[in-house]
Amino acid sequence: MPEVVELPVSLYKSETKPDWCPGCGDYGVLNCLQKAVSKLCIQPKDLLVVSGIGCSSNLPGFIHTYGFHSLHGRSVPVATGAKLANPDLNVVITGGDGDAYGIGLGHFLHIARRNINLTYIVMDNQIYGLTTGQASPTSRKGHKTKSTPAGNIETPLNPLVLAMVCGATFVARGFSGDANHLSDIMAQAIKHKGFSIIDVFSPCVTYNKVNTYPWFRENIYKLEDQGHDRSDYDAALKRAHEWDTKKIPIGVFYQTIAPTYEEEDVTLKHGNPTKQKLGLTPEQAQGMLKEFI
Ligand SMILES: Cc1ncc(C[n+]2csc(CCOP(=O)(O)OP(=O)(O)O)c2C)c(N)n1
Ligand code: SF4
Repeated sequence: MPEVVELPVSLYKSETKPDWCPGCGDYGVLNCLQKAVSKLCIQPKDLLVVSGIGCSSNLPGFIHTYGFHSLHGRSVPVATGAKLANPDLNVVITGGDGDAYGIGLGHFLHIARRNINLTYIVMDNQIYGLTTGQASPTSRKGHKTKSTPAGNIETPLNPLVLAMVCGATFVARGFSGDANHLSDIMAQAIKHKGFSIIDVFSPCVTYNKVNTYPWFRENIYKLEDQGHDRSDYDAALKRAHEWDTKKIPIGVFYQTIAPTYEEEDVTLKHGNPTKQKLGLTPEQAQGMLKEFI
């Protein structure tokens, strides 16, 4: 029998079509995710996509896999629970910069340090899209938005630096306008053993008139074109700081191998809990069911 090299992308197409504005960067992210999982031959039944709330967080509704649309900023704990309950599942978190780095920031830092084997894809449009264009944690200083009409006075946070200092083992940035590059990063991130984060420049064509497709094309460059060594932590951190000083790098900044949470956990190291025997007699099991259900 011929070896299966990849599954058809059509397998992941949902009957529900995206309702994003025409031209929204999130279309590119969705297509790249479908391409990446097809390349990795991950069956829809073996993939769970979890999100919070926001335009970008609607993504699980548009991909034919298991999906969970949780509360604003709460995708990480939901995904963590799912992954630890069934470590055989491929779990991908999708959401926006507001969801990940605003209301969900506490969870983001903790998932980075835990090194749970899942992937976080943040559609970073430097704005709150769903709530019609307020400033987000990654809006640049001086950006005039609906909530900052005189210009944003806050310093933006740097998600890649944050992820790195918290111990993330795969840290990358992509651009939704460069599909081949982004889907390749996604495939690497999903394949990576441990926590992987990809911050994706995903333009909001309706509410962000500054960070547009042409603006990104003008301002980004690829790390791999500069011979960047992804295993060099200090070099990666330096590159991650570049946004305000030079052109903006995209690509894989940092990757290292470290034990995952699942490998170290006293129960999970014995394998998938859904496949382990409970060690109860039928009578004991019935008793427990009566007590709790
Ligand atoms: C607890 C809570 N607070 C606030 C909101 C309102 N809200 C919904 S989406 C959102 C921000 C979305 O921005 P982002 O995560 O960047 O996603 P985008 O829409 O830009 O893709 C906010 C503040 C909410 N739904 N729940
Ligand atoms: S408002 Fe912005 S982020 Fe939301 S769908 Fe439209 S373009 Fe995309």
